[in-house]
Amino acid sequence: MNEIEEADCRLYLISPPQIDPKIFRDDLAAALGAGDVGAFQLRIKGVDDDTIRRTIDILLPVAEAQGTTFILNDRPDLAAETGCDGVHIGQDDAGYKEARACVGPERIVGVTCKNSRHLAMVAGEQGADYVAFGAFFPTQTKQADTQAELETLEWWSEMMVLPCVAIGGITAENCPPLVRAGADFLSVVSAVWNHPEGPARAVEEFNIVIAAASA
Ligand code: TZP
Ligand code: MG
Repeated sequence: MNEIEEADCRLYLISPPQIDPKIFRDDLAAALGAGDVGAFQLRIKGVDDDTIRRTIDILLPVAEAQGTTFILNDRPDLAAETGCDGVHIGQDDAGYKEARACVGPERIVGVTCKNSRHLAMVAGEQGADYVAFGAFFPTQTKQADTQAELETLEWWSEMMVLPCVAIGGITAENCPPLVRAGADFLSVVSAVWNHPEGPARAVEEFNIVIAAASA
């Protein structure tokens, strides 16, 4: 993930689970234009493949215009077909090897590792470009069965060079300990898209708080 690793800790936005892409593209453009965002993940659930393709057609150019890496959740096959920058797989999705075979050597493959050092080491050894730990805080966005610990992030970032992503209930208020623990990316859904003053303001606030916690 070298091409998106510039600052010590960056935002990694994930879409809401249900979107109308023609409406959401304006929110995405506002968020990505408001400050530093390292990556965006399209994570939509319960829709058919053509809806995913059409959504990527609408949203990928928005990310490209801002130089933001575009990751597709769950579907290495569609990530490769549509020209996404990478794919994010969970422990119940295609395995790492299958995902890598689908997307090729150049695209990013990120792997959910819950709170498991073992899963993360396996993913790293297999060739993942980042590992994701979560959920750090209560979240309404996903039925998250694992509570992740700061110690996991601290251990990973001390021992490993491979970037780690923190996810789950992250807000501008609660994120400083994650930044200090060594998270390379903060992955956020509701705190950005449901911010009362809009997603652009949310990105600005995160950028300020992340910079302060990194100092
Ligand atoms: N994986 C673990 S928690 C989560 C995912 C996809 C949802 C994070 O969403 P939010 O709204 O930032 O808590
Ligand atoms: Mg998945």
